[in-house]
Amino acid sequence: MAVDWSISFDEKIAPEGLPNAATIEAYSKFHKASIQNYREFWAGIASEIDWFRKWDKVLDDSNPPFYKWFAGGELNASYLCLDRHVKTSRKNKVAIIWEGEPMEDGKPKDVRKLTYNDLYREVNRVAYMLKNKYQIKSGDVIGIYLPMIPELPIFMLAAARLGATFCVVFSGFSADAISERMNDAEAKIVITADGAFRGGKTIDLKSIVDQALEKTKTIRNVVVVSRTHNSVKMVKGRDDNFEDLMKGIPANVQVEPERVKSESPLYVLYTSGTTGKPKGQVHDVGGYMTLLHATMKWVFDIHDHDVYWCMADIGWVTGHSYIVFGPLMEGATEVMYEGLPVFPEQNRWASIIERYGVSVFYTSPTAIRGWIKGGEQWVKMHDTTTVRLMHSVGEPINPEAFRWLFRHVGREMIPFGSTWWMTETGGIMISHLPGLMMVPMKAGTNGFPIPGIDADVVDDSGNSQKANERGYLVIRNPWPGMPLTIFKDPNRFAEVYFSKFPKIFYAGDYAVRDSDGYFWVLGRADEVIKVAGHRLGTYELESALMQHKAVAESAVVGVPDDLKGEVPVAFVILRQGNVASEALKNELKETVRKSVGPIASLKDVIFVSKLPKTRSAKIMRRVVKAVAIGKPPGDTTTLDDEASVDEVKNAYAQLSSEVGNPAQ
Ligand code: 6R9
Repeated sequence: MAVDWSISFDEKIAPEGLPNAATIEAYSKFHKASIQNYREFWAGIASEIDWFRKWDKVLDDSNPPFYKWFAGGELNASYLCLDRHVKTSRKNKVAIIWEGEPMEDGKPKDVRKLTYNDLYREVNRVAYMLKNKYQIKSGDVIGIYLPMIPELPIFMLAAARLGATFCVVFSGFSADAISERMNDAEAKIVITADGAFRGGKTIDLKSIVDQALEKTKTIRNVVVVSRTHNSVKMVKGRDDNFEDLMKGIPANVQVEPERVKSESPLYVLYTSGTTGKPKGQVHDVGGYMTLLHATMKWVFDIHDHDVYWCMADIGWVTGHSYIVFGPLMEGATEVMYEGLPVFPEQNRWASIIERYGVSVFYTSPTAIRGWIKGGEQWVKMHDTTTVRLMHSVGEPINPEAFRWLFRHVGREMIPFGSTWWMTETGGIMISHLPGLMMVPMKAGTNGFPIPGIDADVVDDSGNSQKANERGYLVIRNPWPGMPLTIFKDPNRFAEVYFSKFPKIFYAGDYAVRDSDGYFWVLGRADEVIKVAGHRLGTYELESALMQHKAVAESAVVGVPDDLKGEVPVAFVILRQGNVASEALKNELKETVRKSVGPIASLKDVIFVSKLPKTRSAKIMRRVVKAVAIGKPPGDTTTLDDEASVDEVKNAYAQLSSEVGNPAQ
């Protein structure tokens, strides 16, 4: 089935000014056809991107749940993002407008504008260097621990060019988190920087990497990019300065993009799950790029005249998909900002919109809540009327946050949605689709599953849930962009995502579909928490706590927070001989920060003598959470354990009396 991008529906019920106003019925019909024939549907989209060799089979489903999209096809992600454009009039179009965080005389001190040709040249030079200096080739894994500077996408694209796999670790993670990921991914080399600017401070990334490498087996070399120019210790024979490495490489050197198989791994990105260590999600090339192509058009309605800005960090999936591969594949001009959106003042983000005339804006609920707190006077200082379309991502958007941005930037008339997806899905799955059609918006909803995605809300037995009833979010069909596997752990992949409901992808979120068919994702159904949009597993924080010798056992739960959405609180049982104290609390908080990173700040540590457990010795997490929030665990359907209602009640009473909870 070919896709008609100009599709529009005749009946206009959307507010004035929205593109392609449609009816929900018309969209549902179109969507239904797309999922009934999803193979052909996605093949139609895939044929819009450039292949060196066309696929033999749209979907190889001979070994579920390990699907191969566009099997037999060959392409290269770096070719799609660069070579394609430099052959056209986009050659001298600006690809990335990069703004560094530091300011001087009221202006950003460092701004770099890279055209598609600049980016093409830099990526070729870096690929040449990686290939000749470090013999990087297809199948190798390159670790990247860089701040938000242009070298980050450049190294990702260079790796992709060589057919190598890259593994980016968010620059807010600690040494332990880096070594754990680099060891699991078996990275050969790691790319870092002398430092990063964030919130007016410099963070010494290189020494964090040095610490990590004490526990890392496979890394042979470190490349250090200069950013802050503070002095760093270089280990002879192991560490090289990036600028030195690049000195002799001519500007016009060319490295042929490797013809990689559609199903070969483009990257591994670690993400937190319910139990165990972070899971390395492996994303392919063909399916992934196809999904990004479709969503850049449907969701962001991207056009050549747009200035696109996604505020995420490239260290998370949103940046991989919607700063690096999506917008560059579409030949967009995009803003990339290094630092905090509220540094040095609350208006920084709005000043960026004004300075570059941002027209498509991708932000997050946590950021918006921060701006609300700062006050609307800051956004009013700037002309943000160039923005014609906005989306949010990372966590459910509360209606107040939605309304605030809709009013102050959206002029109460432009499309504004909340895109639901996850590291695992590779790209956006549920969204408003202003590039395709627009139905009326509702404050806080995610909208509709995108074409070709059979998302559903189901009950415990996997049957579709009734309208307005809470259930589990699932995706019923394989889709391009889904992970190939969990790196080196296929059993876990099958178990985590495809065992709760056989053959159906279990996302781990609670959701509701309302009577108009709109999806509302409510939050995680498992032990994953989103702190300021950053995904953390409570298990990781518990493991970190166990590193402290005073801790016998702990349970970490997420509690609601006005600014960050959720924050972690730890319940801790001390080993005999240790006494609870304010000082010990602070020590434990520090232990977690050190082990996981600054994003893992415990809001509180509560010392208890016992944790409520089921007969099979599982911690009754819902009870712990209920106590932390100060509300009885009323809803028994959320109890994934075998405890009876009475047991839960008793456990709640006991624990809350111990912590002195007045809400008992
Ligand atoms: C892209 C990303 C995934 C989890 C996901 C869900 C939450 C993301 C959301 C949302 C409600 C939205 N989430 N976007 N919940 N509305 N628009 O965030 O990936 O870091 O892997 O997190 O984030 O709970 O399951 P990731």
